[in-house]
Amino acid sequence: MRQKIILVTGANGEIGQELIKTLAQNKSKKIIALDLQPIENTIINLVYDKFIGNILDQNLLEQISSTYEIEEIYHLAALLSTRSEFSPHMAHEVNVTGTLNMLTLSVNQAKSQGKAIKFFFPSSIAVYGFRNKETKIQAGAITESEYCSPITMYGCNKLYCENLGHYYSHHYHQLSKDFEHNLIDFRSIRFSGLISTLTEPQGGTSDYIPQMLHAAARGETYNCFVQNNTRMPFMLMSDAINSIISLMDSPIDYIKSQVYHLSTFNPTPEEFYNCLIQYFPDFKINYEINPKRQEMVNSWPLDLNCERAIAEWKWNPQYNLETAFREYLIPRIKKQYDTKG
Ligand code: AKB
Repeated sequence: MRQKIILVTGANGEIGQELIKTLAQNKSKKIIALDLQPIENTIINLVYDKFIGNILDQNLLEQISSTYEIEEIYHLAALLSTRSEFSPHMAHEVNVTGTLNMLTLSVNQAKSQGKAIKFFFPSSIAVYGFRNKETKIQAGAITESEYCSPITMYGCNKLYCENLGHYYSHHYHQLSKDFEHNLIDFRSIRFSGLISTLTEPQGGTSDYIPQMLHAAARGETYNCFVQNNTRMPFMLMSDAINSIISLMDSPIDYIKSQVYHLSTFNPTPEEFYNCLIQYFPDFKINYEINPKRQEMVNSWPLDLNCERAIAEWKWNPQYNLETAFREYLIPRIKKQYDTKG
């Protein structure tokens, strides 16, 4: 018999590391970590097994699938928005073909087990696209069905993969004799910018807020690549991880929409800076605007209407901007850098 496991791809990533730490607290769950690089020391002792390789490597995926009985997949491996603009073809391969491979693996696992596989897919607010500031301001806090017209390769990839997830859940092989309903229980969250105190993001366009936090804690001046009045949705990594667990643990009859967006606050760089200097009074920020990255962030919404997640699976974040600083960001970031010395 194959060992029952949970598979996490992109295990070394910002979400991957913190998700594995949370999943590992449930001792009954055995976790398999897959990443391009050797699994980080921060999580290596929390996983049952580990694979170093590419989600485009069919032989590797076949090896994992033949060895283990996969009950849940958290498919986190991806190229983020800025990096995807420098390598759009590679972004499509990793973000789309990689996801297609994981969905096909899931269907095959579901057929061999005779039950649905739970599949978590991290989408992004990059699926939204505003063409001008006036429309964006008038729209305010948008719902999931509005303005899904991305202007980035990453956003295009994520929106298409959401639709792939729906297809694989309900219509895969619909003309074939082996057609079966609901082989995959696909669930997805469109994340806003995420702020982690343990890791600093690279390759994203929302990186400027978390990078500002880490620079302040290191006593460094931060060169911000967007304008001081740029506003977009963010949330703490801890609230993001809790939302993944909450969504995936919800009974399937709660999950009517499969795709949800989440955020808890939407500070400008100036507002975030004004919070930081209450704790790091010597912190300095410069503005070195990158017009193209500014244009990407400008295409994203000001705010999100999160009523769908609240109504369907009782989403309940822990922090607003004030409590995030006082109770979470500052105590942890100071400990993180004091530890580093
Ligand atoms: C990025 O900046 O690319 C991501 C995102 C907004 O999904 N953090």
